[in-house]
Amino acid sequence: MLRTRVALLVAGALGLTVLAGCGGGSTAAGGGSGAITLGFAQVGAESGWRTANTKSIQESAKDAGITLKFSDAQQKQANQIQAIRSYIQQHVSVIAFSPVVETGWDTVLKEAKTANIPVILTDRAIDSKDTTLYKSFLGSDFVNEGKEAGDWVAKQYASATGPVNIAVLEGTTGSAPANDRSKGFDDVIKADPKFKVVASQDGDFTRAQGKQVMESFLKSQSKIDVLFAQNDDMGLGALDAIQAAGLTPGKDIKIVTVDGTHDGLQALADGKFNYVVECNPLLGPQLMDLVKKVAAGQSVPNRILTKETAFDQAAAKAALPSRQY
Ligand code: GZL
Repeated sequence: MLRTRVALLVAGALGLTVLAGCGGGSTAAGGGSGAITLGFAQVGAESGWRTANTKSIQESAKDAGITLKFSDAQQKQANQIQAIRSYIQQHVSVIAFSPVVETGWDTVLKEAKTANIPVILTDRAIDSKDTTLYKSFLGSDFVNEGKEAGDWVAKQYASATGPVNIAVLEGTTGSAPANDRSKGFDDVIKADPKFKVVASQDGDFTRAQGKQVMESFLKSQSKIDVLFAQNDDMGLGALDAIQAAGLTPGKDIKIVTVDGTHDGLQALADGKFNYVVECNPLLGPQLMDLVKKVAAGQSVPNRILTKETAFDQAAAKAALPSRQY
């Protein structure tokens, strides 16, 4: 108990949100030597996707009898690194995290390795030459998500002569989803010269930034035919800017996004979005299975991809009543 309190004090002084035991609730099944403590360093609470992801992790830890120490880094890498260090000092069984950006992790992950604490990457990957620094990556194929968005645009404008002007609300600069969704989308778009990306800027995966950047796009561009928002929340923020400019989203500007949150599917059902590629945040159950295997020293696959789909308006209307997030 004292250690937890000290960890909370240290974390508090650093402006970290470190919640010991939240979601983990009861001690691990069987307690004693079988008890597993998972230290999870979350990116932040920037989007509806992230909220659902956090809920899935906290609820799954409780269901699995795993004690969860959880931190919210407010989208700052320094906070995530500090949280990982605090988990190392607390001698947790396993560390898992969703790296806010792809680079800058080797030093702290080597510290975890030296401390003999296995690490699992969830949701976002890292760009490191040393693949011994983590046991597994559990998450989506972001390149494919970007490709699906690009394929939809190419299909929509197959008979158009062009130019088709495209604006892109990018995710957090340096993050795996931003890098890979851009790659997947661009590989499709660059195959046809009628497609012109006339504006592309970081909207940090938030509604507020999505609105702000879209306002600047609308001021600087005389015509935008398509908006590719790399998550629903930036697309939802952009709706305000588009409507404030006297334009009709979904008609004057076609909108394709990624995530598939309830609000994103509602915008699609309402005709304000035109297509939504799913990115599944409900990683909790698979993560807890991985944590138990890794804690027991079992070998696990080094990459586990989640299953996902995509939605047009009819599919959104059908999915909404039972949408978990
Ligand atoms: C993707 C995830 C992204 C979501 C955004 O797996 O990392 O971060 O697409 C979230 O909504 O902010």
